[in-house]
Amino acid sequence: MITVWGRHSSVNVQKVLWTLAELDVPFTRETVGGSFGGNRDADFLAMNPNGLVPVIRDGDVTMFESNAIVRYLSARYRAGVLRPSDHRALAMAEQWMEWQQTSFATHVSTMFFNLVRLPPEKRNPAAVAEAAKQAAAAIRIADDHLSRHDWFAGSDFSFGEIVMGCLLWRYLGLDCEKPDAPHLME
Ligand SMILES: N[C@@H](CCC(=O)N[C@@H](CS)C(=O)NCC(=O)O)C(=O)O
Repeated sequence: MITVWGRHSSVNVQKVLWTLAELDVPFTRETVGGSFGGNRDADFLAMNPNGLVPVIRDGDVTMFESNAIVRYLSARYRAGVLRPSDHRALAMAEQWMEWQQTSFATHVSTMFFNLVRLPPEKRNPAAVAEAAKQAAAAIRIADDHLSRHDWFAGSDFSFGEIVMGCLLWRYLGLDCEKPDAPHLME
């Protein structure tokens, strides 16, 4: 049985939970991180020296990094469901997954910390404004792609949707100006 360590409210844990649900793989979850703590304990740090969630254990595999976990699970279980078997579709799913992390998640994260996590006196409005601009530009890029394709990988749902969907959900909950993105919101 797979074990997932991580709190529900973590966007990176959410990617893993969604993946497991799509793949219909049974798992148990240990609530760790944030106000629940546990992620600085020695036994947790032995699994992830970064002290961050999610972490999973699947038999003889113990690993961290949400996107790598999503890829691992998608390759190991029900092959072809989330990890495209066609090489072109796989290339696109991988491409958008990387792009989500480097070109979208970083800006969403800056906004989330400044608008939600930090106390008002520690917030940086200039950083929020810049991140909102960059996130809006990323949204337009994703929306343009989806104006020409049904899904990020082309004609089928893939792990690209999972990682992008989790971050998009977080972004939509933030109090910032957002561009129209009819294809992304569809
Ligand atoms: N690159 C890592 C980032 C992991 C990360 O930043 N996790 C956050 C939650 S989203 C965390 O563990 N924060 C500390 C905590 O929850 O106590 C991944 O994608 O898994």
